[in-house]
Amino acid sequence: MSILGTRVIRTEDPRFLTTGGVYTDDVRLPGACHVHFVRSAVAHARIRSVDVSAALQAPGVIAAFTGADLAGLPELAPPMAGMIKAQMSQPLLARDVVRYVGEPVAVVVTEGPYQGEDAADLVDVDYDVLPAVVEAAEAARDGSAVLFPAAGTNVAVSFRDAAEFKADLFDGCEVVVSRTIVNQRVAPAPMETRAAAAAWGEDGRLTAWIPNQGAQGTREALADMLGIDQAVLRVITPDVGGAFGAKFGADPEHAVVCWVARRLGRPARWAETRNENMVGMTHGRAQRQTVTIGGSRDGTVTAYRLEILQDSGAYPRFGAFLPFLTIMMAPGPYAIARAEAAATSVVTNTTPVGAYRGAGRPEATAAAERAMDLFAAEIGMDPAEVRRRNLLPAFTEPHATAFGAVYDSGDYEAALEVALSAAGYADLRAEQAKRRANGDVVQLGIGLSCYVEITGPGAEEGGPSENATVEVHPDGSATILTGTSPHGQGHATVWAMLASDELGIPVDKITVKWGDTDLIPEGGGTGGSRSLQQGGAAVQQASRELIDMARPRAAAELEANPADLVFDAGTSAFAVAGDPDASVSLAKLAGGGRLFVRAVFRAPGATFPFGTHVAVVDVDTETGQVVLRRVITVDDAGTVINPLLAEGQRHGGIAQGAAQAFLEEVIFDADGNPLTATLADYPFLSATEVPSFELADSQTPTSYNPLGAKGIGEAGTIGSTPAVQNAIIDALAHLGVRHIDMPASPQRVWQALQAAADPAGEAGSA
Ligand code: MCN
Repeated sequence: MSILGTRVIRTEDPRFLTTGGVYTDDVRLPGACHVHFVRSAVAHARIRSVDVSAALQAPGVIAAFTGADLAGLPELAPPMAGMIKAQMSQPLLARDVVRYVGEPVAVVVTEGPYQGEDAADLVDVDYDVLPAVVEAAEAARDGSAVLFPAAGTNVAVSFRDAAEFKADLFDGCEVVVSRTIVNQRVAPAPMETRAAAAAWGEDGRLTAWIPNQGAQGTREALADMLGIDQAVLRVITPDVGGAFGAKFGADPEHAVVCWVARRLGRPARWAETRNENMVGMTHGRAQRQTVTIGGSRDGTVTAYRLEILQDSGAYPRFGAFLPFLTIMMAPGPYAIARAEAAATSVVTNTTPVGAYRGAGRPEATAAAERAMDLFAAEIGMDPAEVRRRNLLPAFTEPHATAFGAVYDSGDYEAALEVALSAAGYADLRAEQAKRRANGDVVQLGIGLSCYVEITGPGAEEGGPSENATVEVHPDGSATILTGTSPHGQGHATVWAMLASDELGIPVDKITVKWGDTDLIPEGGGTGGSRSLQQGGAAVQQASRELIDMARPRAAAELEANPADLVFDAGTSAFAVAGDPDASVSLAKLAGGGRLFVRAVFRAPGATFPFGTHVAVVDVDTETGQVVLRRVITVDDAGTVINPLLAEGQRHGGIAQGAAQAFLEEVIFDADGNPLTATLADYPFLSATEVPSFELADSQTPTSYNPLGAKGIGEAGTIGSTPAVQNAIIDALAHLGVRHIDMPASPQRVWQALQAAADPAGEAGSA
């Protein structure tokens, strides 16, 4: 019987729970010095001078370097070469200008790990302060201060052109609603902060240990910043304590640590503090969206427009590119006759924005789902009914949208109905009506979100791909090498399940390796929820090819015709058909010479998971306090290979998405000073703020890989944010509240209630 689809317990966990992981900061590196970054204390300034002389006298200090020392090194170029303005690249240490609080300006290198912090205080940076551009809207305004005079504009990149919006898009609509909504900036805040350890060998090669999401991509980014050949560089990925999209590639700090190691001729290491992480690691989201939705009073939506202003932060990273994905997914799961979208990404004097769980798709879903609720409220129809009337009907053949996406398969209506029924939707509405009629202080809110998202996208010619090597050893064990890079997703368990299912080797005898570029030179890493559908499919393919490869060897061993042999995964052996006594195991065959296959699986394209989330909240109308009572979800990611792990991904994702709706927000003051630089100021979600989630099962296989699997790693985050936000607003809808920007903090909820009770603001002005 196949073990695929069963709840195999994570094989990774015994080690994490007993001896603990080996993270980058745990890597033993005798003789290593410690790098400490001096970071800009102002958001925008010209650097007059950097004086490290006092720091050099401090205890334990070996050296200090500034941007001038690194002159000649390449800069961190914006991604998507040619698309985003090349003048907006980031020097590894700021040279003439600093553009955000937290930008690395200098380094102090010390013998001990904690001496750098004190010595860094002695580095004297003389700033000539420039006007800070903190808000994206301000950055986009004509006449605003410009961050990169050479670029002549703060616009890093535009996607489609709002000037070309059709004047008649909403003609014929009985109802049109428009609103500007904020998809606020959030911090990934992984448990393990950023780190690096670097050592140059006598052979002239550099080994860099870096927590990342794909050693091969990190090698490329590091080599680019250091101006060295990739062949000189070996990247090793130790255990990684969470990444959420923010550990792809490499940051300037990582390159500086490698440079220091070369310059000083001794190993160097760095691990950032939580405070540095909150200002230095890329943030996520940060979009201002204007949605306009129109249709008829019978609930049919006929036109939708989305205009996005993306805050990219000071240096365009993946964040500048996010709106591309938001636009691609703009109409979501709906059949809207006319839709258009456009986006502008601007630079501001704030921490750069990067990928964060969902990267561009949560923003699309949030916009569409808020729009649906605004429309429903305007026509006085149940939000579930409005969605039901506008969802695309079920399809099994690819469906192309007006925004360049090709949805592979979907049954959005079924997802909605299953979620509503699991939630007991009618009963919830009845309970809500009762509380409203009673005028209860604590009102009940029910929020919906229907979504479709994209997983495993890739620009590769021929389709996105991943490689895997499977090797069987003479002792009956096996090793898998994968180009994916798990950091909490459990690939070691599932990749072993996939190989075990084909080869009959027990899961606990299969070792999965990743994250060493000398061992696995190629790989796409883990992000975009691509790993199972491409990396897992490659493991299955390699396992199957291994059996094909072993067959002639088995035939020679058994002196039989290869065509007469059957492979029995139950015994992990070939036998002659009709003569079970004549058999030879894979292990025995491996004893006669290495038995391994490297396979590349190539998918025809990305897959499009979908689902519906229902959130239930209590909102205290006197204090504005929100309590999340229930979240019920359908997250259809095709065939599920390990429900335990897929559900774990959903639980984590839902929590993370819910946190955006009512808690988390990165805030800067008007001068660009971060006000949420510690976890005391940034209300990071914990288990006490969320209930246990109710997960309904739904599996609509895709034909894009033999597993039938789509991605599940980000779905929870994509669906939950708007469901929770909509629930909070729904609780107050009968009091006239139509919208509350995220995070719906008690203060914001209370203010929305006051504004609804007194629309003219007379009470306030009296
Ligand atoms: N799975 C399954 N059946 C499916 C789909 C997935 O059994 N149909 C299982 C897979 O075998 C794998 C896990 O679910 O064990 C997630 O697989 P997949 O959806 O392919 O996603 P990835 O492994 O590519 O993970 C990436 C995704 C992303 S993009 C972010 S961001 C994210 C996330 O995963 N960051 C995480 N989950 C995270 N979980 C943790 N603990 N930490 C992070 O930083």
